Amino acid sequence: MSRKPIIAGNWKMNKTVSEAQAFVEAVKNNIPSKELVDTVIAAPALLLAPMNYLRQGTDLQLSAENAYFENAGAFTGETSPAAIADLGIEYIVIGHSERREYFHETDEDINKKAKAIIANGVTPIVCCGETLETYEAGKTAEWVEGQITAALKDLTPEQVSNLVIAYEPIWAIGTGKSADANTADETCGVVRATVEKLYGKNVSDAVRIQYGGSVKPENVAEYMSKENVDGALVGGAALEAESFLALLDFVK
Ligand code: G2H
Repeated sequence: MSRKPIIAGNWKMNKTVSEAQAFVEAVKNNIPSKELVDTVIAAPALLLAPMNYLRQGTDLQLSAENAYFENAGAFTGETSPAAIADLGIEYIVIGHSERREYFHETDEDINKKAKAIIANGVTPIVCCGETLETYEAGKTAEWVEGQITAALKDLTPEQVSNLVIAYEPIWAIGTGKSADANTADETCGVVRATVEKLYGKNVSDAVRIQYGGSVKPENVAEYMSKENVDGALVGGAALEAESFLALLDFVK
């Protein structure tokens, strides 16, 4: 089964509005066609509206980095998935390890967010990944299986088919220490096998799985050559336009 690649930059809490606008201007007409690859920037919520305005009519897609699981109400400081959807933003990243660690997000929160995002017609990019301690204890597979099972609870097969899942070993995030391509493929394979166990082969063949953790222009092609890796979620190397565009060279 051939799945369309998806390369997503994750800016984290970086860039001002004017820096984001300059970035969009620099890349928007230089990315490959979305028939070949989904090219996405996940940006802080405040930057999305001006970026969205500038990217109209191009193949650049956008993602929020988080959203709340309610559409409206007394939740000071949160971002509504309905507001993100209304803007026309295509994706929302949920469950990034930094959200889990610094903002105490649980598997249950992530499941609620997945449901709210899907209900608004937006695609969640659901993150999972293990700590160095879990990796060294040889417990990666069971950890990742547990996170995915909890995140997808009560979703329908059709909803899961359209999801993006990002496997990001925490020990490889921003450390320059990437999991090698075979290790990434193996654990992305665990994610796919978990989806197959829960939803069957048609769904696991359709779901797209990204690897994330110190991906850069020099190593992206090797990850993308692996059977279970359908894309990359890229932090540091997606911050500069030139480096972001170089991440897409494997498509040519
Ligand atoms: C992992 C990744 C982006 P980096 O968090 O999601 O960041 O590529 O800087 O390791």
